[in-house]
Amino acid sequence: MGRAKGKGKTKMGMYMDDIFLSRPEAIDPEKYITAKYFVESPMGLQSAGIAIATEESIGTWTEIGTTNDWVKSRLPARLFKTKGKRGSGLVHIAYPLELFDVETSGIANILSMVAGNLFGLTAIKNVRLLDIEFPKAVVEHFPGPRFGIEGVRKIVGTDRKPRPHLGTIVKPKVGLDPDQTAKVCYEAAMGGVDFIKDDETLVNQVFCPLEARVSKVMGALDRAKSETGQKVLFAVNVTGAPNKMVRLAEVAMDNGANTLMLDIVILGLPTVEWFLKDYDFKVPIHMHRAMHAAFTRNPKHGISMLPIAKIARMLGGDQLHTGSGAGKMGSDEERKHELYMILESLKKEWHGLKPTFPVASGGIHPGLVPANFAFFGVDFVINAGGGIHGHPRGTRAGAAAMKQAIDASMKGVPLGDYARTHRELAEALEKWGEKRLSED
Ligand code: RUB
Repeated sequence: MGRAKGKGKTKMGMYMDDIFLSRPEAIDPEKYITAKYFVESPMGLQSAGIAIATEESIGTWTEIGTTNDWVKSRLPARLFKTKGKRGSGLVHIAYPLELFDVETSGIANILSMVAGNLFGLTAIKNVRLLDIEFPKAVVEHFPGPRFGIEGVRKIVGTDRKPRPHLGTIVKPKVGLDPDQTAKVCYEAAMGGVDFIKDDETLVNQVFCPLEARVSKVMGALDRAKSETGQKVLFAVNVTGAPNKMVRLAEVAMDNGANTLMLDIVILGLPTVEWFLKDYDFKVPIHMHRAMHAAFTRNPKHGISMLPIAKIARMLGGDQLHTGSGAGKMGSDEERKHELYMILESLKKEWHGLKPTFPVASGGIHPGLVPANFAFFGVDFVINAGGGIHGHPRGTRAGAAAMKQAIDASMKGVPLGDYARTHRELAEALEKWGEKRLSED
């Protein structure tokens, strides 16, 4: 890119220099972490991009005398592409690998630059981190999923004949005691779920201690397996203060847990990195994303779910909530495009990392299954809480109705037709109706 007008200073008076600019061809993707941002700024795109590159690498708001030649030549982040006009559009910034301490500070250090102070620059009205590209050397530093889609399928037994996994969230989200929780899980398993998760808000509350919950639920799932032959994963939420969550996970494992769950945004990604690198609990990791909408929802400012999904896969998420093609958490066109990109990033070949199972969740019921199936394809987990336990005849019938909706989708039969011979599905459709993707 050429030099910005203004000979050294932007209209806003910020320090700038050619060292923060580069031609796109000069950016070797193996030597830089690159980030794409949406920006809105009265400074114009180029000055805004330089302001970000400056702030997040070697600069400050004014020219300083302490910057030596080595720093100037090796460490500046570089604006290498802009798209848009009148101060609104995309800026692409490349951060040289030498800037980072991936070895000891890991994802924390990366985020401190690509998603750090830049959100607070007053000269930039809005800025949203849309995507990050990581070089092989960075990707390889992280473990990635231990099981991945294929590994989870092998445990559940769907590897030979892949189909979407059916999941449920125990509801009410909090309040049931361990016996009541186990009963709900047994009913869900008898109805045909493959996966059950704690609610993201449930950990070790007095009314439902983790140890008793896990032991009773795993007992109930063993009983269900002896009747159905179907193995069910139960994701135990061990999200907590870091010095306590290891103990929670150990207790869960001692009581037969076969999946652990982390609220990754609430914990903070570096805590997730530490937990998965330093402790190997040898079960799939289910990643919930509660709190993400605080920064993913505003289309102009914050952080998109896409970079979070990429990082979640690098850190070791076997399953990750991605949002759904149709559900209660928003499904406009822009979000659908983003979801396509997320799915691609979770499944594509990526320097040998195993793929992460995407999880569609939030307001799902049988009438939404075909729309989600059309969107996700076979490789996804479809989770319903209220959409199972709210069935007119209870949890078992609710799970059966969801399973029937999955079967209908796999066979390409419209839900209404399938419901003629499947009572549970008919009852669910009667209560909640059916929604097509085009109706969103
Ligand atoms: C869904 C639920 C999920 C959130 C997450 O319950 O408890 O944790 O919806 O959504 P229900 P997302 O099925 O009763 O709505 O993963 O999209 O953030």
